[in-house]
Amino acid sequence: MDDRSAAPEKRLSNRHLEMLPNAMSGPSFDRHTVTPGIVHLGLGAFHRAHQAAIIDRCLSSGETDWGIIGASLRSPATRDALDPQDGLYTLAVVDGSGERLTVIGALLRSLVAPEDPAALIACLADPRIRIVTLTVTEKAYLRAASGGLDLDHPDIVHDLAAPESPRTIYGFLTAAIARRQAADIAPFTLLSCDNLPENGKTLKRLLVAFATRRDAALGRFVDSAIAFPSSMVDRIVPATTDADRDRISARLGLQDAWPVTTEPFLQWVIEDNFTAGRPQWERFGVEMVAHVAPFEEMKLRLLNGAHSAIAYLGLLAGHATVSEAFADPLIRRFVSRLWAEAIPSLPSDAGLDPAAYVASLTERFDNPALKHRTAQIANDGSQKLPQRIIAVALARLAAGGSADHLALVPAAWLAAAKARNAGLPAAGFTDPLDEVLAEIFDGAGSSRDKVEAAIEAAGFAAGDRNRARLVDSIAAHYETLLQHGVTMTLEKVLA
Ligand code: CS2
Repeated sequence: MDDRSAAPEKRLSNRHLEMLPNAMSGPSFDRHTVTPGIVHLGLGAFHRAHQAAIIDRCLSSGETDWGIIGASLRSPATRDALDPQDGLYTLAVVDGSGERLTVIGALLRSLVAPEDPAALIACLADPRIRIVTLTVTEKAYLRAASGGLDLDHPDIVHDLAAPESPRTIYGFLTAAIARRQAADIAPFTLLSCDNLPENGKTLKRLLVAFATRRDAALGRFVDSAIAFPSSMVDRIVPATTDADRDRISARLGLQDAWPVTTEPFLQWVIEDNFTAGRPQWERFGVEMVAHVAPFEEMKLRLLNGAHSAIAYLGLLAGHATVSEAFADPLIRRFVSRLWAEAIPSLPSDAGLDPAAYVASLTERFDNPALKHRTAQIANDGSQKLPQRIIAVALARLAAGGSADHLALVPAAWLAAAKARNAGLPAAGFTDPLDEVLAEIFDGAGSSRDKVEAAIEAAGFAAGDRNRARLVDSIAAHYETLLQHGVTMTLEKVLA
């Protein structure tokens, strides 16, 4: 049968909800009675599979004043797909045993920041909004190599000069905070959900720096009056494919232009520090704790660190997805060695159970139904590796340990980035450092010089006393990768 003729005609939307098959539930709350309580910045697949799914359950339980207004900071694609669907979309949870579909109704409205910055500022300043959450990815924090705010970044320069038409999270947040303060509206709590260590503290430090540049008194207000709880978020969410859209729409009997697929696992650990109220998240499995840092560190170092290793080594070995790469015996053994190297860097007195954690990661990475592309994870390595790999390697070296396995990951990042232009067409990933890296790869100098220059540009290990040792070990792996390829490199490291 022609796929087109099988595609459902009607679009998922409020008025077609009653057409859902019996076995499938739409939102169990009356969407018309829900009011917004959260603005979310970074309306990507991750948010829709994680936070929005939990808020959906809060709304179902009667906490109807926590609806979400989502904002994309760049592309209109999500808004364009979801507006005709009244913000409804399908969440497909997949594992070896099948696929479970739920229609999520927590998203009330979608905005596209660059199209209408004033509309987003107005939403953020709305007194009903008590929490602003963020999944904007590492690079949107605009950190300089030193870790401070990159004051020379053209968007920061722009936002300081044009506070009413911002482009960055800092510009939007300060504009809204200033407006609320002027109108005597209590400030919102700012909850970062990005994969950064101590993401709340990091956001606070950078936002205070930006606000202070705008106005010293505003800087002091942000510093003293706004709560920035840290949080650790975890759910693996591959980018949606056309095949997902077709399969899910067919099962739904309604066309869904942008469903999300994910795994059964979901974890959210949040520092309980909210000044303007919060949903009763703990009723739905969210862990509310006093200190989130140990959880965050374990997740970044074991899950995300292994993910980056699997992404770059996998791409070099020709594996398109995580489960394929993780089934490669060399990569699998390497990842377990990487975990063994990283575990001693974790706090031992925080009640973590790294052995159980890696056991569950093994199962999650093996999920064959989750087509999580290695190229997706490979994006933005220069922004991700510092907290996933470099900090771990430096901690190991400082403690007199070995970081030999960890050092292979940045080497594989550089080898994959270099190969991308030549022999690895499937490796379509990008990095904010792409232009700089291309210049380095195409320029003169030994491989050692190139690795040195790339690490310098990325700011890895800047100022650390073990930097030279780490660079040596990355450079040695890089040479082996270039000369002998990924299989022999892994065999050598594992020998
Ligand atoms: C991944 C993460 O793309 C990546 O860099 O490592 O998105 C990862 O899937 C999530 O952090 C899992 O919670």
